[in-house]
Amino acid sequence: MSDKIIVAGVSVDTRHWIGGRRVASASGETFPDVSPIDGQPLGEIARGGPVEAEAAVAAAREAFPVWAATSRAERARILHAIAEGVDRRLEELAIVETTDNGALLRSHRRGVMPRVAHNFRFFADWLLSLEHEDFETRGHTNHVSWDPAGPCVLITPWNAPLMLATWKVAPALAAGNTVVLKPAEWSPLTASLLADIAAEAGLPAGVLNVVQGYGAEIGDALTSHPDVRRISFTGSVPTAKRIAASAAAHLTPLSLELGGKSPLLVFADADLDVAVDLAVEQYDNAGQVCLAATRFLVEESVAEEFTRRFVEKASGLRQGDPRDESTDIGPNIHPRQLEKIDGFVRRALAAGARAVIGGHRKDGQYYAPTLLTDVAQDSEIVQEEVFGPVLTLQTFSDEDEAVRLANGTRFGLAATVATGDPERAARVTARLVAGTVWVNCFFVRDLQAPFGGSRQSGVGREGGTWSFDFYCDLKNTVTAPGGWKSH
Ligand code: TXE
Repeated sequence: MSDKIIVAGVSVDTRHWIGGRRVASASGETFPDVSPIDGQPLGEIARGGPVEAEAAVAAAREAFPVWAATSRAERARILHAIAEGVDRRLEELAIVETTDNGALLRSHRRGVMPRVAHNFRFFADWLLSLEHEDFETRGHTNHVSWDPAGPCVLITPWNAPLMLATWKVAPALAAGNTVVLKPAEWSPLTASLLADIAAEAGLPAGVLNVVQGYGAEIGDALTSHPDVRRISFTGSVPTAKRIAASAAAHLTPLSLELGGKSPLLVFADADLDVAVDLAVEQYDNAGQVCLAATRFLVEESVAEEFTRRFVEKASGLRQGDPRDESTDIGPNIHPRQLEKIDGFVRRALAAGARAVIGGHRKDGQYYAPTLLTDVAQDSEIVQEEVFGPVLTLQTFSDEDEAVRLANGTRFGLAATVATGDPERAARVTARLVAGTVWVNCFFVRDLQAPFGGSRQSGVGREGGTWSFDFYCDLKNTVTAPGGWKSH
């Protein structure tokens, strides 16, 4: 097997990155990586298992004491150097990511990859300002410190591969931890490039390790490992439950960022143009966004007008090759994902839903942007995450009903409220169960905000100080009055 995949002239190493070295799988096995753009194979990737998991955790454990003892300033300097490396190779990262996962090249260029660099800069800078003022207890001084925890296992999904990986890698490294990153098998390439960039930036060997492979084959050995001190996972609820069970072996602390079925509440007093813009945005990344507001809840009196304007706007979206700058919606990641999306829609239609637009597959790996109405609150299509360009519309008659429908799933990741009344906004947002609530806006994310989900959308919050709280062992040191004299 070749150790490289060449994507648009960019060479990507297909092996694991363990202890500062490229290694093939001990088994010699590989798995195919296929582009969702045209279904063409890109090449073969090293297929890791327990041997690679063990080697990567061992490398992370060995590298930990030195990295943990590195000064904050030095860690921040290296994180900034990684950010510069991302900036330098931004175009390469953008085209490789688009080829691998099918998300829009223009978004990767202008939004996602700059944010990847920002992830490193932000957590580097936050580290330098991280402190809790000392306080006194009967003359004793309390000093709070964030001690590095140890090797962290970071398991990431395919919908925004490098963005979601670095959102974990950056704070974990900043905190003084070492990392084993396991990217999703449907989008393994940019994590490999990140390993190159980090090494070029001077990150010592073993501080960041990248292992490739199927979750079911390598995952358990990572998440049940006694030397792993933190596990951060973004992905599906069933996988999260498996990881939580496996991590229970050593009570390893977990951060889980899971799916959602977030609502967009549109009140009659909203600016309908704003509401429709927010609604159409939900087709971004072909609907493969955990935060997407996939359930439109619209006040009865404006539902018809909202739908008319939505259809008009959505019909103008261009679907096609994600490398084309004029494309608005690209392919879905994998034939299996497409099959899953189509299954949800077919069952919904069979149960009486009506497709206002879409409701069917298109050629290749594309799914027509879909809006379904006549859906019951307890139906599968309203309750389950589809992770495709499939939205539903329900109506409500008053605020109580809106909130009841909004909160009526097992998820609680995000919610968006469109209203022209600030008092209503305050009342409604206070009653919504969600980790993030947007009012008359969507997807505005600041790294200093806590991010995470309620209910089955997740466990824990990351962002700013919350990330350091998770990735560190917090310690309070109490010193007696009079300094160091013994009593
Ligand atoms: O996710 P998985 P899948 C949701 C979305 C989607 C569904 C299925 O609804 O349709 O999940 O996607 C690794 N131990 N989201 O099956 O399995 C796996 O290799 C350790 C929402 O692709 O959760 C990959 O790296 N790791 C979501 C990662 O888990 C394991 C983003 C995610 O894959 C493992 C993605 C195991 N036993 C999907 N099994 C979001 N919150 O944004 C798998 N993995």
